[in-house]
Amino acid sequence: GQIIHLEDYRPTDFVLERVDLTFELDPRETKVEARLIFHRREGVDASAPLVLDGDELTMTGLLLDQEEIPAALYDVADDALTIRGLPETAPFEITVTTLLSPETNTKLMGLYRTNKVYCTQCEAEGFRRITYFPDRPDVLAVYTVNIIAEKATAPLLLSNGNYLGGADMGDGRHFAAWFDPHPKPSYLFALVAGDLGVVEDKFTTTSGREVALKIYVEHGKEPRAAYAMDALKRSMKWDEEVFSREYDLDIFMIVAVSDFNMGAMENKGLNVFNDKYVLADPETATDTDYANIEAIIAHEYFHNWTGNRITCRDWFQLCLKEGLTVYRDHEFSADMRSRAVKRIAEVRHLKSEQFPEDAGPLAHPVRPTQYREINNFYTTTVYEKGSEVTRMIATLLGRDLFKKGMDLYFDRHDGQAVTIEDFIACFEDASGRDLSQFSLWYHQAGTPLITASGFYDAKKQSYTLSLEQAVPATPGQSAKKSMHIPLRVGLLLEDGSEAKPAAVSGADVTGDVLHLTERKQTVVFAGIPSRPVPSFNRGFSAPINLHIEQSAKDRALIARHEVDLFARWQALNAMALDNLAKAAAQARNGQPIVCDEALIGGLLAAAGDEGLEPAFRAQVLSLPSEADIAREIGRDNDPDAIQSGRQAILSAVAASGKDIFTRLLGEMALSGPFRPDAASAGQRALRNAALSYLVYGEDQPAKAVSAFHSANNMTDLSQALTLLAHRFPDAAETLDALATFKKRFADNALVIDKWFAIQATIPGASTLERVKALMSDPHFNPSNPNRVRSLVGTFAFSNPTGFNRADGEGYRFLARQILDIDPRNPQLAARILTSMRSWRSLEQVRAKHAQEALKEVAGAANLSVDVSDIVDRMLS
Ligand code: BAL
Ligand code: ZN
Repeated sequence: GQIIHLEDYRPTDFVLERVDLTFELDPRETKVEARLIFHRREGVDASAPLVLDGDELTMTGLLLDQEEIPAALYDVADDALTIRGLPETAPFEITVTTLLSPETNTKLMGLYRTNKVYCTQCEAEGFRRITYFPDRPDVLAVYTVNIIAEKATAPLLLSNGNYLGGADMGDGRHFAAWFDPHPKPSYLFALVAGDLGVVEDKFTTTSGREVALKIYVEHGKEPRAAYAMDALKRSMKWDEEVFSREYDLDIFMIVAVSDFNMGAMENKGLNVFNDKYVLADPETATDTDYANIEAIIAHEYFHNWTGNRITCRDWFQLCLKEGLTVYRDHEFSADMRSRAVKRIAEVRHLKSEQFPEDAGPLAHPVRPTQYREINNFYTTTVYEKGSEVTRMIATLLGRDLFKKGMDLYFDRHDGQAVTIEDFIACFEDASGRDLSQFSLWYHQAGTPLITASGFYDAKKQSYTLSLEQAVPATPGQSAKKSMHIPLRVGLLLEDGSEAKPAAVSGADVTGDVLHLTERKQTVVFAGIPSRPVPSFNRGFSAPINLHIEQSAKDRALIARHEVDLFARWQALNAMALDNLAKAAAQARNGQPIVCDEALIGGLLAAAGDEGLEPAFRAQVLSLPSEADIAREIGRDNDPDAIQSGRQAILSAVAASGKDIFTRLLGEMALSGPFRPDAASAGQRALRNAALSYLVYGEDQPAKAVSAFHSANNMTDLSQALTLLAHRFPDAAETLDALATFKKRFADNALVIDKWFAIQATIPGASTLERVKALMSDPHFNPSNPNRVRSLVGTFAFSNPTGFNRADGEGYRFLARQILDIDPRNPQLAARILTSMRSWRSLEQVRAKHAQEALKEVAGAANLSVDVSDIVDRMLS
């Protein structure tokens, strides 16, 4: 695994014109014949050889224009096939034959089998596990695919593009041919073959093209694909209305599989999904599952334009498609649901996942300049921060100019493989603005910190904000330049109304957006009649940390009166975080834990405010997580103290709010059949938040038991089970409920994953033993990524007190798991290992244990590049 550098990019020596693939499928001996038509790029030396990528391939044939190539003219190495003596200018055809064993391909990259279905995953570098090929995103070609397979076991033969035809071969086999007219890179290739059920529908595009929609799932699961189909049709319509993007083939297919490393994959015309993000019904899926399905179906569909029609020149540009497509799916969900609530959820996710990454040893720019293993760059920085950067462009330019820039991008680069610079140039050209300083967001890692202080001059009726920005040092980047930060700010007067400054100096201002561009800036607002309370970063206009001394009283004013609902939540959340960090310190020092009356007042006022939508009130009631508190404290963290402090605050809120919570239980009850819409989900969320406080306010499990028995949907049922398991882990009622749940859903692996996850997140040191015991449960399968993630991954990522046991056993357990998973599935192992990315912010005893466990991994023999890249960066 050597380091690849962005600056070394150069185009291929040979241009690929066409690809013809023939697959003869067999579990252990699949034969692939690839016919590739190339010509030498103009200006390339006549002696330059053709170098094709490969990975774990067995080659059984190699032809040039149908003639065998003499052994002296080619070399086969582990990772490359080099062919010399090729025509100087004329096009030529290379035919490569390879043999694959899909059944034993446990890496789930390339062609593999899952539940008897043949399936592929090629992003980022999986196609080279199918045949020797110029496996890079800037090589675009038109593909024809022929698939031959046994009729009985694989009645269904699918690939990208449009179906050309098929036939019975008379020997128990049949074949199908597919043609994709859109030039594409190899990472978008897909093949699926097997015996699956289908749900069908159709969609008519604005210009009248009829598109057949098909979702393939295991037989018997068809009814559970209805919501995904609905989400797909809404996505197609939304992309036409908002981004003017129409679908471009006669058919769009989605296949759900149960063994998958990622969430889903946007292969042209043939998306392959982790079944977790397709299958849903009220009995088995939570509201969160429904929301995720809607978002991911949309995300993959939106890739058809942002990713497929316009793709990345090289993998350094991954955010070009991912950051932009996440932004698009966020906007879609905001339009389908409540915009403010969606924004709160996005920011919570960003702060809990991306901020720690950006503050630790794995920090990297949204557009990195080097990597050892590209699989390790499918990160929250590339995806979520990449989306936030796109959102900031929209904030800077405004809606119309942003749309003009996007239109220009689609127009100018359709059919190309491009860079972030090409993307930014479209917005500069469309708007006439200079985005050069802004583009530092793509190149500088680390979350900027803005320190703010305000001063009101009653005599001059002016308000002065002193703002200072600092971008922390990150691996490989010690000195940072000042960034262009679009900060939306409101000034609230005592009565809650918004001050309208007569003039603003010291920063460019558009609407409520302050453009911070200098390290230090003093912004003066004139004509302010009384001392205002500043409300910063409305709508989370910039992904920054903010430091400001603000009293609980001022925050309460924002929480009551801001017109921006996100800012209201943000004020209460900041108030809670302050209090929770203090509580952790109090717990650690053995002092009594004090809960601010202002916090209780703020939370309960919002909880009981019928003018606010239930989903928003539920977000307010959901206290910052233990990981959020650890991040707020920043260093020398003791997870046990954080947990005790948080528990005490939660109990204080529960005690004060008993009446309101009891009332909400009744008011938020839903009658009639289950509906997955946002309003119903919001009611369930608020009701469950209230229930949670009530359960934590009592020493008896009765309320949770009764909720468990009366639940008629998975949201309520899993919430009740979580309350029982987390609050009363050893009670007979809990053991009963766990057994009932397991028995009822024994044949549904995705629900059993919830059963694993709920138990893996029971707070406290003894959960490690529980997790180990669960690994011997017959439902656990160490080869299935969803099972491993739900038990081992959830424990390491989401159980701060259990995983970070003071004796270090949690880390040693994880190290052993990583070394066990790595030889089978390096991508999965590396991903789960990133759960230790914040180890340096732990108190020293735990940090030492964590470091030793990481060293144990680093020192193991035969590590994959995936794991060795992560562990080396974490230790450096
Ligand atoms: N391209 C990998 C899966 C996704 O981001 O859609
Ligand atoms: Zn994506």
